[in-house]
Amino acid sequence: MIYKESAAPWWKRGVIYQIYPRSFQDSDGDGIGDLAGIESRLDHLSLLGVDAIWLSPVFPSPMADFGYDVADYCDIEPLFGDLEDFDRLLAAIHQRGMKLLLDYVPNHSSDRHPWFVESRSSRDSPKRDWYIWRDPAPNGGPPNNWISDFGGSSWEWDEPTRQYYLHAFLKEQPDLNWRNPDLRAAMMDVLRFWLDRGVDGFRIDVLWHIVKAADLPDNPVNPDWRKGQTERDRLIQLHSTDQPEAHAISADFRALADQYGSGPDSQRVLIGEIFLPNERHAHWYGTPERPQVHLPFNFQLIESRWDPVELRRVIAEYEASLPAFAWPNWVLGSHDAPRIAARIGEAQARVAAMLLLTLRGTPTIYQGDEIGIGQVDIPADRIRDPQDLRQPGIGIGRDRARTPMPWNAAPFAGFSTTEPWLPLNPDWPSRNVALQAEDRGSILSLYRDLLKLRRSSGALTLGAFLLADADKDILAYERRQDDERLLIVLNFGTRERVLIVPADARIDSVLASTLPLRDMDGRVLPNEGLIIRLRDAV
Ligand code: TEU
Repeated sequence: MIYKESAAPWWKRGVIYQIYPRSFQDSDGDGIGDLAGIESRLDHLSLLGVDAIWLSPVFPSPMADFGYDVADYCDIEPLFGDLEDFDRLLAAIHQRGMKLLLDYVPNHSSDRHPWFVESRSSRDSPKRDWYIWRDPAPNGGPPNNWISDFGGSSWEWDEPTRQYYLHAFLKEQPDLNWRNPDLRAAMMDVLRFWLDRGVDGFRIDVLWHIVKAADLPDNPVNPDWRKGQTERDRLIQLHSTDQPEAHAISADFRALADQYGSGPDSQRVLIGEIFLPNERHAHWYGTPERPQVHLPFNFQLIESRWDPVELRRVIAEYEASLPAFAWPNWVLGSHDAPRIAARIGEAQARVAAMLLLTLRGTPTIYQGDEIGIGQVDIPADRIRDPQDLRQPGIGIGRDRARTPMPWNAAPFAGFSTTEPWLPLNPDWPSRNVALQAEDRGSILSLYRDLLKLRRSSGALTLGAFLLADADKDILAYERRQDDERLLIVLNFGTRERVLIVPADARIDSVLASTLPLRDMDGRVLPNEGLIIRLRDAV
């Protein structure tokens, strides 16, 4: 179906905000966030101006991987509340005109999921084949050389039934067997369960992992692996990820989602978590006849060097790799990656915010980045991330991006009435939502202003994207729709530069700056990003 641009679907126009539920707001004083806490903080998201919330997993879980080990796909973890709390939260989000996306974790369940308990109970169990069980190799060792993403073999020996089971992540996260039709049907029912309840879509965890090559061959050795890299990177995940059969399943997910809404405001959206080079990444859009996910997450702002020439190349190559019908997207932070402000400092984190919110495509904001949370050093005795605990000392800890939201100057930053499960950012007394909301110069005010501008501008939400030149300090591009023409100029450097306006245009007005807004004087200040309205030169 072709929509007029004004009727583009919400997920193209909108901005997504990721909530990490353990760390957003605690309502019952156990130091861990929960659903009622999220509901009590929805004002923050309305005032920020986001369109959709994606919740990291809130399902019953032993929390070996903090919710990415699901023990029941169709219920709510008691730490977070119950289904009634969920329905109330969903209604409150909808009442504010926002959408809610859940995190669907199809590659693996928890080892406490009743399906796995049954599967491991005997080789003859009707659910044996819902997971991936194999005999040992002839030498008695694991069936192949695959390495878990969290280090060590991907295989765990089960003495009672004398076979190994596969786990791409922790041994507490056995991989589901998507080649089994009953498992597949059961997992499709999970999607129906939440769609029937009214959720607006899903972020799909490690979608490119869900099917493995049928005969499970060894993965090739990565010749470029160096000490200090993760164990996972010793091998190239050729046979354990990105299999053709997974694309067919992804198309089935989409066909189901499409049954639930076709209008621009009722479409249910699917976002795939996929780490792959552009060309393979683009396949996850599917084709116009048989589409797959709406948005395969694009993590290149997280993975690229913070350098304008490099980013220009990354943006151009990503745009060029997209199929004609595909809609781009950009992600700046997540619960898995180091904080953007820790990486590049607050002055550049402001420039990054302007980049994220002015590129072509749907942006995803990670909770806490809107107040510029930076480096949080986690003392050794408070590290909780299993990936960090299993491979210490190589700087891959994820706790530093998962620290609680600091809301105000109350004890524990208003997050909880007790010591939170992870430490707060040490500067919380001066870096919190309440203080920044009052401060016109704060990064929070910048985020609010940029989101408001984006919402009011056809060029920024849906317009064409034209890259201008980049040099060692400056990245510049235009967004255009009809006669609206915006120039975005981002100074990555600490030198003042002369503003260069395209030869066929003149400056109409300055709409935003990452620094205090001033009249245009032909300069781009150090660390400044600008959005400028252009007029065609006559
Ligand atoms: O992450 C998948 C993934 O690719 C991670 O292994 C990522 O590379 C790593 O965390 C970066 O440090 C997803 C979830 O986002 C993550 O939180 C889960 O732990 C993982 O899947 C398993 O479900």
